[in-house]
Amino acid sequence: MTEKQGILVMSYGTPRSLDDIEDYYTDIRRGRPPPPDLLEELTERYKAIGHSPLLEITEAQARGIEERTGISTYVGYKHIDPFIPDAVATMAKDGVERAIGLVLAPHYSKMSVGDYTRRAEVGAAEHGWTGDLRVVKSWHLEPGFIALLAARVEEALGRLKTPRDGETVVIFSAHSLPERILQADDPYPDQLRETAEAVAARMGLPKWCIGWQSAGRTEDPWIGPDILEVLGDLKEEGATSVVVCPAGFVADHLEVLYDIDIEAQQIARKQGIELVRTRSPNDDPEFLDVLAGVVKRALSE
Ligand code: FEC
Repeated sequence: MTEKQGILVMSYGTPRSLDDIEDYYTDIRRGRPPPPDLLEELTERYKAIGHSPLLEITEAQARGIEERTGISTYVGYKHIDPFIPDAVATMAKDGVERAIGLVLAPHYSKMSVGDYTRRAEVGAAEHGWTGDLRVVKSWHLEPGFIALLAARVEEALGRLKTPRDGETVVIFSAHSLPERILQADDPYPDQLRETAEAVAARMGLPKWCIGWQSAGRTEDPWIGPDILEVLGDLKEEGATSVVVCPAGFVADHLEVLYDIDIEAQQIARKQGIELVRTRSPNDDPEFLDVLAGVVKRALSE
């Protein structure tokens, strides 16, 4: 008899309504409720974008993987219900014996993919699931992903109104993390650079750089340069247009729709720089093919 397989699809999660923001933020802060000013500021950001479509997109991505692999997917979120351990409990109930874990983020950090993995392992221990779980560590150089990003950058360059004179800079961005991860040789910054280099090489991009975005509001230093500072530096260097490619994210959500489309856009306008963002991969069929390919290869290893 063949073993029963499953795919544990892990993603960040978003509050389902404005009323859920406090619980969500408390979970992100590891159980410490946010002070009122931070809660209000976050609520204003959600109001500004109207709605974060992250949940619908994650579910569509999981469905797309399931359709392409013929294997049941189990969605578990980091910060909302169903949490990752809940998804593991469902796999246990369904009799899954072997599962591939896929985090919907391309780059590995101990604080991102490593933390998703730990949560899955805690879930397995809590629910007595003894199946085999292999979490894909990173897929930031997956050829189909690089091709997709290159096509999105090309398309975004085509949307610029400023004449293309070879001066447009492409900024590849990802979520910043506290600088302390660097002390433990975390591969996260190198992996973002590798993704950017691969896209730039494929397209023969003359000008590109890295910008870190969405750093947390904490005392400790976060990896930089922040994308907002990068925009200021580029202005001084004479740039008139930029394309932002948020390569660390695979869906439209707060960090893209607010931090890039509203916050970074405002700063760029003030500097007199035209900013165009690449379209997110979301549930586009070519991206679902990439994700399904990553899972199939992991199953065959
Ligand atoms: O649309 C939405 O509602 C959800 C958007 C969302 C995504 C996301 C992805 C990542 N985060 C990562 C790291 C951190 C660290 C902290 C942190 C805090 C927040 C807060 C909100 C938030 N994150 Fe997030 N993140 C999203 C939303 N994130 C809201 C709290 C307020 C704020 O700081 O803005 C700091 C707390 C901590 O120490 O844990 C660190 C990373 C990713 C990309 C990988 C992934 O998707 O998992 C890394 C989407």
